[in-house]
Amino acid sequence: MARPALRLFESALALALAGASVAACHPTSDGRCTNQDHSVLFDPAGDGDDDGLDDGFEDAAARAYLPFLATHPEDACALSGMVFRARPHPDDPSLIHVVYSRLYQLDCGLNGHVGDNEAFGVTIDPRRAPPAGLVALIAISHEGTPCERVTTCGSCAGMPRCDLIDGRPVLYASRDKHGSAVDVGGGCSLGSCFDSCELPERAADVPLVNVGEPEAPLASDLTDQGFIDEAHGWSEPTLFHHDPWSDAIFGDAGHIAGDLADADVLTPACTCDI
Ligand SMILES: [Ca+2]
Ligand SMILES: [Ca+2]
Ligand SMILES: [Ca+2]
Repeated sequence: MARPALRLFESALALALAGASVAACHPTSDGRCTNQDHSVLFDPAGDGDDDGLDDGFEDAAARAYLPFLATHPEDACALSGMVFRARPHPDDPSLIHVVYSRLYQLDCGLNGHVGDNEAFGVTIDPRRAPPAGLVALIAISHEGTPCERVTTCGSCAGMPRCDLIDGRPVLYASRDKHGSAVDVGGGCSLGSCFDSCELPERAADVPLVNVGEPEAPLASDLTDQGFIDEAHGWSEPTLFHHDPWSDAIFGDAGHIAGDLADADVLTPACTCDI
């Protein structure tokens, strides 16, 4: 049975998704920023990672406000899933900050390798219905290399607008290399180390796992508690039973715990203008 906090959130979500109007809803002229009257009860028993949010609410928010995941239609190694860390935004606890790290079995571009971790961060305003409550995004491609590009977008004051599909901000992944970008011109082009991004017909649908917080993990084995297994099509044995919070490198790629604690993907504590 769903916990009370989750039930409330889900009913608010259902209303929003159905396009129904709710009390205290003030749509802006462009319909992109609406305020929704839904409060969330906190159930301490549901907070396994000790960050002050019910874990069921974290999970529902990370899914409901997920950007449109634009995997290149011709990507040759798109097998992937995502881990995420959701918590109250460190600069404003009424907002939620989520870091997602998309994990691929392979990077099959130039200088390809087994394992691939590509992170991006978002700010969510849970008082606003999805997708409008996804108010800021930041993506970093090829982090720590000369090819690194940081792109950002959102509906907060002063931010460049995101590309939108049905109101959802778009997060691109470059072909075969999976570099993340929210601005194709600025972060995914020939000039960005021959990256190529393109909109697919549908958003990628990938498994998502809440791995909790560094001091209180919710997952320590992405095979037993995640998606890195044969049932999900994975076959690279060196990636099985990976602990996302360990110091171990994911295949020959990078450090997942480093993504989840990366200050560079901390989006600002802001929201769209009503
Ligand atoms: Ca929690
Ligand atoms: Ca959390
Ligand atoms: Ca990559």
